[in-house]
Amino acid sequence: MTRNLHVAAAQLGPIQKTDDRKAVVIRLINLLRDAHSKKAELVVFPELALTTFFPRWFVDDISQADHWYETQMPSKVTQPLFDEAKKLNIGFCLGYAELTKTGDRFNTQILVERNGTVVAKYRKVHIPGHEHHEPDRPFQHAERYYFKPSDDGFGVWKAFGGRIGMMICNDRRWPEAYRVMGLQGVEMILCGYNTPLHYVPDPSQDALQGFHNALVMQSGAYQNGTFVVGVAKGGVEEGVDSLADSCIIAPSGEILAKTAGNGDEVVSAMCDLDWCNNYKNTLFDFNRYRRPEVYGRITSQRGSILE
Ligand code: CDT
Repeated sequence: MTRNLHVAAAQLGPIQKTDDRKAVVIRLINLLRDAHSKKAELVVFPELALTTFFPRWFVDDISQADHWYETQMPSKVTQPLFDEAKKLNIGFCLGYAELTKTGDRFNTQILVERNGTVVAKYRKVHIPGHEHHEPDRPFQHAERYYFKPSDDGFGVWKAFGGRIGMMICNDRRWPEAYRVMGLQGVEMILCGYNTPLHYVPDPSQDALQGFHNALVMQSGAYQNGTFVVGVAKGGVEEGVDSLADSCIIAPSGEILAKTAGNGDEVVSAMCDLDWCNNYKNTLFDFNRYRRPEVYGRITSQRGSILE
């Protein structure tokens, strides 16, 4: 059997602090059109795709950062993206900063069906970086100041003829994220990211950013029999260089498509969702081979316990 879903990774180059949302939405629409010309049915955009990666600056009063967040989706400025997608009959996944009516701030990603309806919302679970201003750093990574970690966990939604899950950036480094979705039969995981090439706490990891990016997503795909679509905002944004390397990964763990540069770029791949069953029904037949009775520490404990 085949169940084909043609997916596109729509990588963004940098968005500078002064670039307004309107100009960014035009770039997103151009990428959407490019994906449509390649015959894609679903386009995945990066994390925080409407603005610069603002957690690299600290503000003493968080309300000074309100303008980076969306209070509704679609909004007046993002409506043209929704309209164009509906017109072209193409779905999309979009990351943005969300400020709720109750004042909570989340790092959010939505999945929009081809008819323009929002079918799913995911809020980032694993929030990296730091809570407080660290003046000695060359740039901040204050996501833990700007975003509340979501307690909603990792859902899987029936959409686009398959079972679709979402994660955001740092989530991709945590095997539990993939497995929780694997246990719901996920067939394609959509993940936007912003990954600075310079990792301030341990610069020895800088040269390995591309390797680690591929390593975590390829192993997550293979170990759970699922496609993974990882999409970057790459290039030099406000002086900070970020990893590009957006890619579409098969349930075999093989990379099917990968961007060549670090600017706005679309790559796509036809994904037969039934390929997932080759892995889900054999080596990774969870029901037959998993041993949850010996995995208790995974949910009962947070850090390592040294005896
Ligand atoms: N955006 C995001 O989650 N970036 C992190 C960088 C971690 S360094 C503080 C990532 O895992 O790529």
